[in-house]
Amino acid sequence: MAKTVTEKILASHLVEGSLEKAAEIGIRIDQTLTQDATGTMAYLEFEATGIPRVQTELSVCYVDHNLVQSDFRNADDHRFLQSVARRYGLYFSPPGNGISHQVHLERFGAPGKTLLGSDSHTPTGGGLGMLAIGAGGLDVAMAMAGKPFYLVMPKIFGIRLSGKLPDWVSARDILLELLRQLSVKGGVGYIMEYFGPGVGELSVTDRASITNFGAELGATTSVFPSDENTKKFLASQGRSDLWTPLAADVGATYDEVIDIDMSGLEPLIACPSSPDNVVKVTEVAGKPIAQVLVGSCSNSSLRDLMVVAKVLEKEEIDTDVSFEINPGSRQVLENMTAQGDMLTLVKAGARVHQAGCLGCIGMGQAPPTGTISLRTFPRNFPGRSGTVNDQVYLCSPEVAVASAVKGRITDPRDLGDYPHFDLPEKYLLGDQRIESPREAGEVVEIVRGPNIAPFPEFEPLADTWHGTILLKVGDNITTDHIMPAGAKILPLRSNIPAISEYVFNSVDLEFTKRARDTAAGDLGGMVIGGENYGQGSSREHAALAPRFLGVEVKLVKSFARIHKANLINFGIVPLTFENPEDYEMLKQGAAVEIPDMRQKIVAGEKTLTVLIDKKPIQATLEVSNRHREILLAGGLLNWAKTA
Ligand code: MIC
Ligand code: SF4
Repeated sequence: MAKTVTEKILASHLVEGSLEKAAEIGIRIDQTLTQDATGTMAYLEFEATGIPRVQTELSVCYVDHNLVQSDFRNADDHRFLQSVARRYGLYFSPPGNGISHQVHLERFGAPGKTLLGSDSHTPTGGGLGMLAIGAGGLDVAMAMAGKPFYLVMPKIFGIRLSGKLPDWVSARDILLELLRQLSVKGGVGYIMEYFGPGVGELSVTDRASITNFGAELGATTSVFPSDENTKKFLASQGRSDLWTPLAADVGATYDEVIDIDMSGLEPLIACPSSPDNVVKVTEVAGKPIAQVLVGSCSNSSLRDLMVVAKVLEKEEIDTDVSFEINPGSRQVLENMTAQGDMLTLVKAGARVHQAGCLGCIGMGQAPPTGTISLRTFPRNFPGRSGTVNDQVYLCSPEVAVASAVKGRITDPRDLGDYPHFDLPEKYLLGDQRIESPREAGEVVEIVRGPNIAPFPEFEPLADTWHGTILLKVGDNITTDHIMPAGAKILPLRSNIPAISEYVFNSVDLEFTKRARDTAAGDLGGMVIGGENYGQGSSREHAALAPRFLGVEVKLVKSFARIHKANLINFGIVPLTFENPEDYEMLKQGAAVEIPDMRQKIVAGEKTLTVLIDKKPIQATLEVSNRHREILLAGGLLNWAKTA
């Protein structure tokens, strides 16, 4: 039977189940990546498995998020991660070396491989023709321990690309167009697979921008074929030997298909405060701006920074704009410097930072009050920038630089001729700081600072569950709402008791106290939510910290994939409304009982009766048998000890 690229990679990695829609499958993971903000917890979890060395073909430990060292905590975590990498046989990419996804694309990714990363933008690797999936830290720890990664067999969404991008329109506009059409939940349950004559018009870094930003569709991942452009990219990185061709067979079928004629696209922009709030740049042109940031794992490749530099060879930055560059990797910095483009940026007045995530996760670079900030980042969720009531717009590097020059949102086509340029045939590799895995058997002591708290223990599931509705929230709640990030909270990622103080802080400052009081009264906590609950980041802290506060059940209209998996991993029961209208009548503070919950989960029942102030409603538990066992045990680590 004719197969898609997705089906080919899944078939060659399948270790459990069969490739039938909606069935749970287990796949072999060839490579893993972690970043520091999720990695500290992932390695504590890996340690708990007792496995002496990673079992993958290749695993990389990156430090890219928590770069601001305002006290000992982030610095301690960096040292912990370096020692963990040395002890367990991983590559280590230190602070300043770049964003995990960009560095992985340049130095490690390979067509046809599977990659599991503890970050939701891991699909960046799909630009190279690999199946790259984001997951919670515990799932990545299990993959490092050599266990399969389990997922529900997704449907495949084919995106047929045709035509050629016009001048001043770039890869980001393709995904903004898809977000405009499909919304932040349009990709839930799908892998997005790109095909068609337009694919050959896109370089690997353009493709990676698309598969990266595709995380915002809620998709499991996104993937491109591996072709001559892939070969060229790998050759430019000195890694030609890893190239293999990979394409969908003639006659392969997709569950859905969308056609995008790239020739018909124009510059687009996502308005505050959701990546799918997309309009044409011309519709918001003229609004004054205070800050422009070019960077993030979406758009900080050499091409993205070069286009900015080429524009600035002839133009100056408006004096009212703070124009900042966050290079994706040391490699990008090195090549920009060698080519002389860095000089252009510096002379033009750009604030050039070290390679890393920085303002994308609120690690500095907060915009001024009441002003517009334009960013080439993937997310503009409310308050993520660090400024309350922020107005963050997401756009391409072309729109960003044109706007920085004019001091207001600007259609880059107004700048006139497009500055065409070529990418190098051979990049300077910029990987001198990446540490290779140590030999097996070498004794390495793990350096643990006082910031690293032991992993909390959780009880198995109760027979009949008694609790209270602690909070009711609406649609599209992000993990940034549940477990905020930013320079103040991120250093607590390796300390669950400390970080749990901030759960739901941006929604309700009283949440933590209410949860603690409820738990002290021997009652469990329940959270009620709308559609696409838990979209965005893969941070398992958004499950782990609420669980630490006593949240044991969530009842929502629908879940985002990674968050649902994280809830199960930490023993929180993920229920959905059988009748979504029931959502309306639920109120914070109501008493909840789920009679014989344990028994019903053991019996494999899909429908549970939930008594809200003694009134019954029906809830659905859509999970595999393996998940049921994990929930009964009180989480994956408890389960793994008994399995
Ligand atoms: C993000 O972009 O939201 C993050 C920060 O990279 C997260 C991971 C995290 O919260 O540590 C993600 O995308 O998964
Ligand atoms: Fe880092 Fe931003 Fe990418 Fe997340 S989205 S990995 S914070 S650059």
